[in-house]
Amino acid sequence: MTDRNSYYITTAISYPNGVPHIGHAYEAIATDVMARFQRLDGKDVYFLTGTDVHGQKMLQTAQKEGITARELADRNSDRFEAMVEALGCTNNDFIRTSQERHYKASQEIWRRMAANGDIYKDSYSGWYSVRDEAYYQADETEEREDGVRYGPQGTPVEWVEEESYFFKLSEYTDKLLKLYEDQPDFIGPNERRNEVMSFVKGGLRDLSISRTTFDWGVPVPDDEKHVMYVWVDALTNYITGLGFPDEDNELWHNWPADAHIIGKDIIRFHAVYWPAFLMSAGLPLPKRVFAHGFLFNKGEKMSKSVGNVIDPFNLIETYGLDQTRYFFLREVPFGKDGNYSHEAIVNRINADLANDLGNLASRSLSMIAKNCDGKAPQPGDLSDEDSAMLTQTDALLEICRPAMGKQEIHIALNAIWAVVGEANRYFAAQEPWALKKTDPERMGTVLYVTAEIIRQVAILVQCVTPSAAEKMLDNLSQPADARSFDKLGSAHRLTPGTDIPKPQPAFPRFVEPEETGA
Ligand code: ME8
Repeated sequence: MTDRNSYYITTAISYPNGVPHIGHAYEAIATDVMARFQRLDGKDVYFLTGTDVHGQKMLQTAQKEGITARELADRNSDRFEAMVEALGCTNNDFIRTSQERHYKASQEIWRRMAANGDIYKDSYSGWYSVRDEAYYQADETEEREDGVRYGPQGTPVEWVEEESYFFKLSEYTDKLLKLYEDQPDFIGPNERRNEVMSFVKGGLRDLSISRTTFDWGVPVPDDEKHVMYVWVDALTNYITGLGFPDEDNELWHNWPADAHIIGKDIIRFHAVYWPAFLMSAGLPLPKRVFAHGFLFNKGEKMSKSVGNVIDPFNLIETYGLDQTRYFFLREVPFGKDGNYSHEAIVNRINADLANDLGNLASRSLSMIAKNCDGKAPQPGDLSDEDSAMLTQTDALLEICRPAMGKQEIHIALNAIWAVVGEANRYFAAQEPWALKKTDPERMGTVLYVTAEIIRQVAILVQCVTPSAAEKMLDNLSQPADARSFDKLGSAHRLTPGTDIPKPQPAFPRFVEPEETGA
């Protein structure tokens, strides 16, 4: 039975045919922010990520490097696992599809689809893109001037002809269209939903789901000449991670997933093939598939040959972890394509984090430490400005919760930073430094209101900038049990008299290396 308080969220599992790049990091960070948000909001979260080791792409890369596909998978999966750790991800598990448990799960879902009469043997002839690990119809491909034929994502396709098992995808056209109608939130954002619906409305053909010309994959049950088409086993990872097929397993109650977070290039696999496989196997469907956009380096596609691939480890080292996490989620509306540049990230770090939030927190708390005996002051009567500021702050969760429920991370962050901006204007207008001499009680009220805003903002931003938020909450002497979302709002105001020592800086400015003289 589904535990209504559970929240299961996944990333795509990455191909470890190379080392991780910023696109992978982006997806992991965003998913982690959503996992942390739901946890802070009282949900029992399960967060899965990992690597997708099978298929021809892996095999070809390994052959080029003169190693086995398994060696390549092991070596690079270690890098992916290190990356999610370096990004501060709070994933509960890291799956690799080479694992024994995954072979068991993939073979079982295959058996169930076969038992439902949806699998038959025939022979396939058609176009295949190894880079996309995808089959394409002839009319989705085109031969360009270089004499090479390309698929719809701009990758080369090759002609494949071999014996193959097929999945009766054609029989799922109407069921899928009904799913998209009945569950309008199944696919997000809307432009992706429209894209998928028009693809399915065009009619679906049966899908080749096994290969015989190589053996790097999960063997097909009872026919070991075939290995499964990589996407059949890859998608199954989402249930392998919950112990499928052992439905008495302690993790299984997390199924169906609340959100599969993926990139826009793989929406078809997740919103068409995956629900069809699950319907066939008699398993519940995920509640939502959300496709984020692509990241570009100053407008250019990242590629090894252009030499502009960004290493996530370098990024963290250069800018800091919280800063990197914040930048991508604030800068790029989640669901849209986005750009990365040094100038843009430095601007976000210095303007939003160091100036707007960091400075406000350190100025106000330093004044409390210095002028109020290091204790949160007792507020006097609240002015209209004080009340308006607090009301706006108290309303944040009601904006952030629905936004994060729809993966609109940027809307939540915009709302939080709108309050931060407003709080800066409030602080400047109230001039507590001038009140120190003229009206110390009023100064105490202004500082109290500002500290209370910082408390609530810090609780909220724990999901994006966890280390800095922790420092801010430490600066406010908030115990561990006062840091979740049930402590937001007017019922849990900062207690007057709470220790507020000289604050530790939470958000340093980014200083260009030449400015330091280094
Ligand atoms: O697609 N910007 O793996 P993958 C943003 N193994 N996101 C990007 C990106 C970029 N420049 N490049 C890639 C696969 N991604 C399959 C998934 S899931 C059952 C199997 C995203 O390593 C991409 O959209 O090519 C995908 O969601 C993830 O990174 C892994 O991509």
